[in-house]
Parts: sequence; C-alpha cells; structure tokens
Amino acid sequence: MERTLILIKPNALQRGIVGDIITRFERKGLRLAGMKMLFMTDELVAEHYAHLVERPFFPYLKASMQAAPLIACCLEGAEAVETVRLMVGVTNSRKALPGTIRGDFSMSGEQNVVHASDSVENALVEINRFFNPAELYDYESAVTRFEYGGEESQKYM
Ligand code: IDP
Ligand code: MG
Repeated sequence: MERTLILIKPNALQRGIVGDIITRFERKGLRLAGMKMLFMTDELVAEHYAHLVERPFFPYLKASMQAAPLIACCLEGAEAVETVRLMVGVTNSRKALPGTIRGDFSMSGEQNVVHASDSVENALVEINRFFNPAELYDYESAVTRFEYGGEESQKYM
C-alpha cells in the first residue's frame, strides 16, 4: 500500500496536540508503518527544505523546526499521499479549510503544526530520509476488509 511521511512539528509538540493529530489519521483509517521522535539536525533541515533555502523566511523556518524535537510518522493507505495532504490543508493555516488539521489547529503559515509529503515520488525520498528500512513495519491489519471495498483491495493492496 502507498506510504507517506508526516512530521508533527516542534510547535505541535510544545502545544500538546501530538495525540490529537495522530488521532485524526488513525480515525481516518491510515495505518502507522513507523513512528519516532527526533531532533532535526542542520543537515536534515537543509536537505528536507532544500527547495526553500533561498527564501527570506528560511532562517525562521529552520529555527522553528529545531525549537524542540518532532515526531516523524510513516502512514500507509490507499492513495495515502494525496489523502494526507487533503487532511492537512494548505500551507497558510489561516487559509486552510476548517476540518483540516492546519485549519483546526493553527493560525500560522510557518508554525503550521505538520509537514506532509507532496507527491508519491517525494514521499519515497522523505520516508528514507527519516527511517531506516528496519524501522518500518509490515503487519497484518485485522480491519482492512471493513475499511476498503473488494475492488479497492484489488487495486491498492
Ligand atoms: P507545505 O508544508 O504546505 O508543503 P512548503 O511550501 O513545502 O509548504 O513549505 C514548507 C514549510 O515552510 C511550510 O510548512 C511552512 O512551515 C514554511 N513556509 C512556507 N512558506 C512560508 C512563508 O511564506 N512564510 C513562512 N513560512 C513559510
Ligand atoms: Mg512541502
């Protein structure tokens, strides 16, 4: 099944909403394939946000990602990348729709509580950036047949 990476950012850890965020994904039916707490090094920030290093706000973004540890999760499900991005909402939380994670938990474009991979291709790169293969788990789900239809099981699993 498709996998994606989410980072529950240091601002969410400080605010004590890590559980609320993970609960959203669990309730949706996205399965945890891996989870860890870590501190983002200079190297990790530079790699992960390479597309933004030239932007004026980059020093603020870097500081915010290193303000405390974060929680990295690998989530699994049919079309997980797109589904998770929809659940997270647009970058600027003030414009993110109510019902999305950013829309419900944040007022900020920078301190926007979660990162989520934006394409299947990037998800593979980002999962490898944060997890060793041995830290990701394949396990049988007892409820998959109640979460997905027969045709979907053929197509996505
Ligand atoms: P995304 O997180 O929605 O994929 P990206 O454009 O990849 O958005 O930006 C990565 C992160 O950089 C954002 O989540 C946010 O924390 C920060 N960021 C993006 N644009 C801005 C901005 O204009 N001002 C301040 N921070 C920003
Ligand atoms: Mg992004």
